[in-house]
This record gives sequence, C-alpha cells and structure tokens, in this order.
Amino acid sequence: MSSIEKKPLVTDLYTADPSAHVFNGKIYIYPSHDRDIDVENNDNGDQYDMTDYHVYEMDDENTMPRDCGMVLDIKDIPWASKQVWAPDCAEKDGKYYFFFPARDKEGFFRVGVAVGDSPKGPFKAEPDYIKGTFSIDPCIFPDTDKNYYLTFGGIWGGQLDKYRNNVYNEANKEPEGDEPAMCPKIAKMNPDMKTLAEEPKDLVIVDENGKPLTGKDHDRRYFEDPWLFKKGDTYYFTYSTGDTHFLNWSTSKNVYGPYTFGGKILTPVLGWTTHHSILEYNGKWYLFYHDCELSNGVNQKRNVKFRELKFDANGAIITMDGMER
Ligand code: FUB
Repeated sequence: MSSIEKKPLVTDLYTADPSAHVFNGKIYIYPSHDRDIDVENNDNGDQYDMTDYHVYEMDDENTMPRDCGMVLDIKDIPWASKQVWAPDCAEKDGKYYFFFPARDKEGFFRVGVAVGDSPKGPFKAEPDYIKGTFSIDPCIFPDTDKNYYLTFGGIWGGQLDKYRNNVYNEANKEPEGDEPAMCPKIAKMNPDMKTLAEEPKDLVIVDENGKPLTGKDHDRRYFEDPWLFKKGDTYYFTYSTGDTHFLNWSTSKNVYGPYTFGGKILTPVLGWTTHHSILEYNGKWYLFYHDCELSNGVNQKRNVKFRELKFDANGAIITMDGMER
C-alpha cells in the first residue's frame, strides 16, 4: 500500500471534490479550492464560497502531488457570479476541457467549460455557460466509442430538485415518500466539447427489482457528485447520498442506464459532504475523496485524499470505512 494513502494530499490550501484522471502517465487532480473562511453553514451551501481552481500533478501513487498553480479565476469567467464548485476535466485531440459549475448572474447554477493545451492548465473560459445545463457537479466521461457524456446535478443547494423536465420552478421540492427520487442528468456532448448534442436525460437508478429508487430512500437515492467509469463492458455510476453521507455504486450495460443499485463504496467521512472520483492506474483502482481532517471537521475546509479501491470476483465494489486513516 502506498504510504500516502488516506493522508491529506494538499496541506497548504483546503481542497475538495477531487476529480482525478491519468493523462500522459501521470495522475492529475482537479479539486475545488475551499477558502479559509469562517461562515455559518446552511442547507443552501452558502458556506462553499469558492472563487478559483488549482490543479495538482502526481508522478505516481507514492509521490505527493505538486501544485500546478491557479488555473482559472472566477473573475475570468464572463457569465459567473459566485461559487465555483466541483469541476472535472477531459482530453480530446490534444486539448483539455475543464468543466465547472458556478452560479450565473441571476443566481442559477450552470455548467461551463474552459479550454487549455495542457492537463496542468491554465484554462480559458468560454464566454457563456453550456446551453441546456443547470445545477452542479459536472462529470465528463469519455466512452470507449469516442463519445463524451456529461453527467451533472445536485439537490438542495445545487438546485436540481427545482427542475422537472429540465425546467426550473421555485415551487418544486425534493420528492418524498414513495415518489421516484430525483435523477442525475446525462447528455452526449457534441464533437466541439462545448455544446450538448441532446437534451439532458434522467439517469435512473433502480433497485434489485428494477424499480426506481424512491425519495424516502435516503441511504440509496442520488443527492450529488456523479461519476461514471467503465470496467470491461460494464458502466459504473457512482455518487453521493448527501444527507446520509454515503458514496454508492450502481451498474448498467448501457451508458444511459437504467443503473442497478449495487452497494456502498465508502461510509461517512469526517465532515458533511462526501465527494469522489475513481480511476485505474497501473492495473490498480483508486478512490479519490475528501474529508475534513486538516480542519478537525469544519465542513467548508476540506482536504483531498485517495486510497486503493477493490472489486470482488463479481465486480462488486468492496465497501470501505470513511473514518479509517
Ligand atoms: O464543493 C461544493 C459542493 O459540495 C460540491 O459541488 C458537492 O458535491 C459537495 O461536495
């Protein structure tokens, strides 16, 4: 086991929401940059008041990452007003596309894209957000057939529960009881990587009987933090349950789903949010995640970590203890 597993990977800044990828043989981490601010917490997530992004480069799983510097500042995003939250990045034809959410000038969360020539950035934001996107937590998934899919969405402060059929209504609420739970969204990207090729669709997660997870099922239903990867011919959709603080996994043979609930990846960590990504590196699989170890549990002062993730012979992800250090 690597000696830096389960340790804060960045100690001079607070970092969260790590999307990690292998580019050119190295591991790159695209986190949120939590500010060192003391503010009251609320369910709207106002305490997550981030204004820029850094990228981190790891030579391998045994070497602490180096800070590649600030790669995008909110003042250089023409359409954004505040709260640059969990980002992600993908490579296509030698260009790097950095996807990020932020509130627009009217206070609605949207997903934007910024483009760079290196995985280390810097990234230049497009003048406007990606039309048709809303809510938070973009994950950009490169499929083996060369199509790229954007998944996104988060409820409560992330506003997803205000949407039905991709239309906002302030009166909408998170489904309760036996109503089907809110679904994350998925849409194919156009080849330009800057526009959606289709209207976002629901990515449905079903139980062992094929029934969509319900609103009351807080231990299993989707809250935020979508991640997609493929192992063999199986798509894994992994996510956070938010208010019950689990990271869960589900599988499908079709990128659009439905995805069948599989189980838990990680039990709650120290801190309210739990957010992750998964990658394969030199034949092993790793979970990147965050907790609040450095700040002794202050929710908006998080730190990125990683640890090895294992599958059983049937492809089930083996559950890990989020409090283990
Ligand atoms: O970092 C702000 C928000 O907290 C993210 O967008 C969520 O996934 C949660 O980690």
